[in-house]
Amino acid sequence: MSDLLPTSPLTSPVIKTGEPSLIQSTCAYCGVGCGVDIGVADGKATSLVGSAAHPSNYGRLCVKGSNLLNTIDLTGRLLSPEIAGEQVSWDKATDYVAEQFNDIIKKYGKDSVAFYVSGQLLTEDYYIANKLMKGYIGSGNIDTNSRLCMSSAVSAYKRAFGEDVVPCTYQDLEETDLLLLTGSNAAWTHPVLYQRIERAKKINPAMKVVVIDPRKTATCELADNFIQLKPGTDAAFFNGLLHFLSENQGLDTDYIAQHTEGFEQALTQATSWTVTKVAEFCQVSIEELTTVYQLFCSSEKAITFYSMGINQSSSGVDKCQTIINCHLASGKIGKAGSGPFSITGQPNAMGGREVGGLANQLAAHMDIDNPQHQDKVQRFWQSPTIANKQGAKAIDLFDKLASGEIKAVWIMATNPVVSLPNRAKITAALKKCELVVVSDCVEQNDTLAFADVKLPATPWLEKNGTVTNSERRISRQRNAVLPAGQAKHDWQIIQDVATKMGFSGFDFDDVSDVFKEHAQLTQFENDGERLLDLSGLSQLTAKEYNELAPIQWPVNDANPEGCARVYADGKFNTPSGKAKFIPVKPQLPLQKTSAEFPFVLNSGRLRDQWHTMTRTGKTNKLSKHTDKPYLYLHPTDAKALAVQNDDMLSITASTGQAIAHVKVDAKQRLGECFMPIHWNQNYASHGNVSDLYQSIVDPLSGQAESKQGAVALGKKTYKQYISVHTTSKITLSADFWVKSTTAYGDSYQVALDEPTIDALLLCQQISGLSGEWLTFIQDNQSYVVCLQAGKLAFLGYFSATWPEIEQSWLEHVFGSKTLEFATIQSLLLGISSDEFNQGKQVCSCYSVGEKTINEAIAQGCGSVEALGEKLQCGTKCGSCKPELASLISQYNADPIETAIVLAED
Ligand SMILES: Nc1nc2c(c(=O)[nH]1)N[C@H]1C(S)=C(S)[C@@H](COP(=O)(O)OP(=O)(O)OC[C@H]3O[C@@H](n4cnc5c(=O)[nH]c(N)nc54)[C@H](O)[C@@H]3O)O[C@H]1N2
Ligand SMILES: Nc1nc2c(c(=O)[nH]1)N[C@H]1C(S)=C(S)[C@@H](COP(=O)(O)OP(=O)(O)OC[C@H]3O[C@@H](n4cnc5c(=O)[nH]c(N)nc54)[C@H](O)[C@@H]3O)O[C@H]1N2
Ligand code: SF4
Ligand SMILES: [Mo]
Repeated sequence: MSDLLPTSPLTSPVIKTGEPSLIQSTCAYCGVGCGVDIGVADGKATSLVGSAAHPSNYGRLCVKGSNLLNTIDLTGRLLSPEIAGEQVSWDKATDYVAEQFNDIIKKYGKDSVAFYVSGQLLTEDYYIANKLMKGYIGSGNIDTNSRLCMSSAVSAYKRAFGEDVVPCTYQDLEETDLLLLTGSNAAWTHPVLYQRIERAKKINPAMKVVVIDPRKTATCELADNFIQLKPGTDAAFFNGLLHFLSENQGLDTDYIAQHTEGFEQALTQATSWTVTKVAEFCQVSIEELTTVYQLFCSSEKAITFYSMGINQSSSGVDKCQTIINCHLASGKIGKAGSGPFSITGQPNAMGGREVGGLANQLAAHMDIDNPQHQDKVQRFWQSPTIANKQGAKAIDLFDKLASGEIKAVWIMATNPVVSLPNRAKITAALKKCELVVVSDCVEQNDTLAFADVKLPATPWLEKNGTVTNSERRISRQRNAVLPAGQAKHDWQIIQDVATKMGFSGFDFDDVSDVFKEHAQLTQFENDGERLLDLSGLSQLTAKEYNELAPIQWPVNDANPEGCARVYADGKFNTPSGKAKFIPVKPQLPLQKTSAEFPFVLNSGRLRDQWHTMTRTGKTNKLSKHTDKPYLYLHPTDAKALAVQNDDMLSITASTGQAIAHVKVDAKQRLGECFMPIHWNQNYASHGNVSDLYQSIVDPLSGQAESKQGAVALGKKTYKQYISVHTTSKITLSADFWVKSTTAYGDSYQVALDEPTIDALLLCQQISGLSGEWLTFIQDNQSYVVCLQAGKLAFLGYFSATWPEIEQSWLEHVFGSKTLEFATIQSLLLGISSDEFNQGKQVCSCYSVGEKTINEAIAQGCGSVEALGEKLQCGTKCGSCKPELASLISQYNADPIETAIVLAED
């Protein structure tokens, strides 16, 4: 069968040092799963472009993907195993972990240990971790950061279809009449898909796009209609749509009768949701609602594209269910251009779902609490035992660490101290836990600070295996270079520990053997029970595996070349073969605002950063778009709090506190604010949003309510503000600081409650640099400069307000081989040259700033294309195109305001 499989033209299974080659792999970041072609020479990656042939991206890459090679240098890498901070051999480290796990299990039982893994593991890593925990240790205690990401979507698909199957494909996005994007900022988070949508809309101007979000995001640039709803009210919106369909001939009664069950109950529950009631509940106008409902009703085809604004909720499963209900009721599913499309975030969230990496799954889409499935999986594995009940889901898992019920945890490829809600609770749990093992690629992050054992894993570019993207497409992530230092592949590390624990099912010689076993398990006694069937890949040779081209599952006799469209026949995986409607009573968020905590706190992603910044934070290319964790706030709220742009706010919740600069932003709703998820203690003293969320979860999925917190805001002032720019690492202790990677080294914003008396001494102490130190003091300001061999090495500006300094000028000055006397004088007087001032960076590929763009718009560039022609911005990866369009609309709306801003700059 495997000779029917398409093979990839650009592969190099064996790394040959010295010989230039081209290796096709998959991007390390989001669930779009773009193909990349990596040029390799002398054992190093030398070039990277989007793979023209890859069906996810057809050659395109977003700004994160195109900067992959800027994040792979070895600085900050964890390169050897450590126990209690001491470097040890692999043998010693894996002996220790195996022994400790065995001892703890012997003393306290199998449920006293746990793994907390990640959608950033490859399928093979994930498979083997799950096999060890569920088939050999015999506990369900393996959960993953995907719990925080798409577990609500998984539960809803499973309830409705009987199996966790995404019923759409990317091409549907291009073939649809109507695209509802809800709870998704795809322009920033799934940029290549967004570009595909943009192109489809250009080709078919009749296609409509609707965005539903409490914030007016970059994604709205494509929207024909925007519903700026009250946070947490989506279930009411979709119940209202179901009711509207039934009142306006929008139902597909044949489809409902033949292929579904439970419609009447769902409709009864939705019936009270009239347009008037929904408008009031969601705080949107009746006209806007009716227009969108009418669009859905009259469109032959429609897709609802949903992500974290839906899933990360205490009623996330129900919200997904109301979306699925509308598609089933209108028959907009199982056909081109239609369906409820949950978009996954991480590169391999889907692979994790396939191998059963969540605590409430078994493996290969089999159920953990089904005795027949337990028996099947155990017989296939020939394992000594099998988990027969659900394990602890992420939040519970950390609660059990805190209570002492779980005594050992192995964390792989995730940074829970930053990403789980209620940071104080997570750190307390890790402190309490007897044994914390962490496999990571970096030597330092907020979670590694609690590790008893650190295990160095190979990162993207060094690791080798498969990932599955949001449309069920399996792609190879190929290793292009050899592992650095002593780093090992995650699957090998788990294999070594499992073998040392005394288990025999882990003697894989090659990663392809792991994949093959996984594929065989999907086939094992399947008989059409589960759509996840990789039987067509179950006999791959190592060579065929190496050459495997991207392919969508199922892959079996009926679909030897994979399958794009599922459920076309209306047959689902429930016992009756019919899809289920689920009646839903809309619930509001459980974290409620109060007099004490009056603001709703929303959180999410920025365009150029990835999660906890362990990779994207390393390059100045991706740090310039936004260099600090702003709190975005409506102008009226900013006025009431007496704050302006760049003032400081303390953000207090019942769980903790954060401090951030203010960004006044009319795109927020009144009384609501937004903070990015990325900053953590490696980059900021008080920038971690997880301090501000309670760990409240959806009762079915266990997914945390990470979008609607309740906080109090208060203006925060300091006695002294310092801007530090340095070519060397510094050691700093300050009341507030935030760090950003620059072209010359690091820049810091520092604030102190008590002003420094001796600015020069402080700079010398924190930098440890020797060189020619110069200082100038005037009024309350101090300027400190250090030159080394005539070159600028360090700069510190001290002031009673934030010192203003032009970053692009600094880059120029730090890059200069010798500094003229006049420049040194300017540095010491704190007068930066405006000549280089471009404003905030918008286009990261060509380093084009907002000021330059606004000037070009004022000179007549009236379209994104015209800007591209003049300035090149937006012409490479295209990630900034929505922002370019937004600047043009802002200018068109208010050219005078733009002119004033330009003049002030
Ligand atoms: N640049 C970048 N891209 C990424 C990532 C990254 O870190 N950086 N991470 C990847 C991962 S793992 C994920 S999960 C995805 C996430 O992708 P998205 O879900 O698109 O990203 P978020 O910014 O978390 O949230 C999406 C939107 O939900 C909105 N929202 C909040 N509350 C509500 C609500 O009640 N209703 C509705 N309708 N909307 C609401 C927010 O305002 C936000 O605009 O991104 C992936 N892509
Ligand atoms: N408030 C709030 N909280 C959120 C969210 C939100 O929107 N709001 N979003 C949630 C979502 S959707 C997600 S996905 C999570 C993400 O949160 P995390 O998963 O905690 O974030 P990452 O920074 O991706 O952590 C990955 C870690 O694995 C390491 N790593 C990278 N590659 C490998 C590898 O191949 N092997 C090993 N062993 N290690 C590797 C990295 O260095 C890094 O330390 O955050 C969640 N938390
Ligand atoms: S959209 Fe960007 S981050 Fe996502 S896979 Fe493609 S290149 Fe990578
Ligand atoms: Mo995610």
